[in-house]
Amino acid sequence: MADDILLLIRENVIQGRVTEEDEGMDEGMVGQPGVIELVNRALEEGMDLEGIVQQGLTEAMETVGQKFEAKEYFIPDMLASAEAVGAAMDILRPHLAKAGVRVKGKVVLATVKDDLHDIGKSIVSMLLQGAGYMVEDLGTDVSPEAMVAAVREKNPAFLGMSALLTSTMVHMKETIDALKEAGLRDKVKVLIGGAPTSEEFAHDIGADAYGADAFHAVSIVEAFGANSGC
Ligand code: B1M
Repeated sequence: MADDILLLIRENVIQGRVTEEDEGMDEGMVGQPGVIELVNRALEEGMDLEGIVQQGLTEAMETVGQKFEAKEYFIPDMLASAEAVGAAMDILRPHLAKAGVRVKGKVVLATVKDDLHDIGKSIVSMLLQGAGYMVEDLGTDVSPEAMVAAVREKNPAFLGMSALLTSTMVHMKETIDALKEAGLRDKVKVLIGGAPTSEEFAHDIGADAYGADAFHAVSIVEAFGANSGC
């Protein structure tokens, strides 16, 4: 029974179906329970929270990532699946907190100053949460000073910055310089991403890593986490 629910959760996330009314990509699923109904059912049946996150949500997003890389899925499909995971995480978050399921590490995420694009960052946020990280999303148009303050107050293992405009990516370096000035640079790994950024740019500005897409971002954080024990 538990395996059936996990299988259905995976299928629904892959389809991007949040409730039973959603069509998803496969019309045959209309009227079947969506991710919200299934996650609530899993909780009612006392299923293991970590299993729901790992074998239900995270494994499904891995499949979505493979479909995206194979160009079988595109950004709207990825967004629909990410939203389904977000809806599931909204239900699970209080239960996870109560049960004390091990949170892997804290990530502060922000879109840089003067930049209002937040869709990519939100996907990164949802995938990180799906992978078990605690995400503090500072939103968009976040100044270097505000990021430094957040790193000081929240003591995250990672600071993730997103920029979509060539005119705003410069604020990433300003933030890294501000972290150095505040004596906080060694306390946090800095990950950057967003369409105009690159591996080379990350290296040039002194970031620790560049995430080409949201799945790549999660794999980088996982790799750092495995080495640092967070
Ligand atoms: Co704007 N916009 N926009 N826009 N917009 C772009 C970015 C642009 C390329 C469009 C174009 O001209 N072709 C262009 C930038 C040109 C440039 O600088 N080179 C542009 C412009 C010019 C502007 C305005 C200046 C337009 C104007 O007002 N004249 C203005 C600026 C506003 C501002 O920010 N101050 C503006 C406004 C907007 C909207 C508000 C209308 C809207 C944003 C809505 C929102 O985000 N809530 C918008 C949109 C939607 C876009 C496009 C069409 C789509 C962006 C998007 O969401 N992509 C975009 C053109 C395009 O990209 N095709 C465009 C989907 C998203 C999933 O991808 O964000 O790349 P992306 O995220 C990916 C990866 O980059 C990566 O993972 C994500 C998922 O795989 N990633 C990370 C992102 N962040 C990461 C962080 C990481 C790791 C990976 O680690 C921390």
